Amino acid sequence: MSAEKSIEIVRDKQNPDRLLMMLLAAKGGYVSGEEISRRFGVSRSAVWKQINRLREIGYEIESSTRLGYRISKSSDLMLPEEIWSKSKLSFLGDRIYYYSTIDSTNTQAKKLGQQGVPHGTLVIADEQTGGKGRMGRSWLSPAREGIWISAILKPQLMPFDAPKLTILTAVAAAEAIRDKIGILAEIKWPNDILIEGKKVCGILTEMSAELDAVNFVVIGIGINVNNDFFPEEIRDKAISLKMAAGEMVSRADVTAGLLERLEYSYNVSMSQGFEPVFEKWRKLCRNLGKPVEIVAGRRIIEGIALNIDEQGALMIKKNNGEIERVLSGEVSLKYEK
Ligand code: BT5
Repeated sequence: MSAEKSIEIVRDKQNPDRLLMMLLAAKGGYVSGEEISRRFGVSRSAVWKQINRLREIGYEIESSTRLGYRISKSSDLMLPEEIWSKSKLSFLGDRIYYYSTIDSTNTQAKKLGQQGVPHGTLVIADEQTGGKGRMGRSWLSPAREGIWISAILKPQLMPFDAPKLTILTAVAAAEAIRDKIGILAEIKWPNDILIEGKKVCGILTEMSAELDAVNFVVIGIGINVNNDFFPEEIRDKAISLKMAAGEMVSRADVTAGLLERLEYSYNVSMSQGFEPVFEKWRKLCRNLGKPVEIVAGRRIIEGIALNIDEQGALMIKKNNGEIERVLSGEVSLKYEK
């Protein structure tokens, strides 16, 4: 797919592709060609053309002269309409930028943030050719196998509070995974979601800020969904929802659930503070009460992970008894003993 020209689709929720919305609303059922032409006041051949346009984007659409058209089950695309038709959201995803392939949704979201796109804008890709992890690491994002998404948010927060949004997102992702496949996903501080001890999801939070105010935050979320295998380097530490659940999982369904959870937690945190989200995080986190080794620049901090404080920093009781707080930004958890 990467060799092909990327498709870019930019749409606002008030102005979706109405034909696609109609087909998706039928949830795999047929919509008659006559009904479509009546609804949109166009000829049957114009409908045919529009159906072919959707096929070119990648939809498998079955047609029957008697019954009409229906989207076949195997189409698991991430177009904006997929998200809108499967979720109830108040601001998140009011505008969505979709790419069949792109270097990194976070890089694109930062560019769009600079251009002043609205709060809650999403960037979604079916494939990333240069997916980013933290600290210059890379994130494997093969075509149509996972959820590669970035949200541009403009929270009323001080820059030092931004790591709280990673915590909030981790909770939303773990909950969305549990809702969808019924498997308990755990959080490994600061930004990993694990199933059976293997990484299924990573979060990359980046921000543009002044000294005393956040301009915008980009929250990038990567979830392995239908991967059947991983390359050698990460084979032992990565997992997909399909591997865990034993069957294909709809990326759009998981995304819709994730965004609903994310929006809800965001609204709660902005109105009541982050404590309700932190409370959930503590229950989902696998590190608390356990020995950890943290790499912070050249320093290694060893001790027991006690808790997260009101800023989302991990409190570590070091072996000499001192308590040190570590912010997520510049560190990585080397291992849990
Ligand atoms: C992360 O970094 O976990 C953050 C990943 C964020 C990815 C999303 S996708 C949408 C958005 N756009 C982007 O460009 N990025 C975000 P970190 O904690 O640094 O973990 C990176 C490490 O995880 C790598 O060095 C590999 O060891 C491993 N890894 C890479 N790809 C993986 C995958 N698909 N699944 C599991 N582990 C992976």
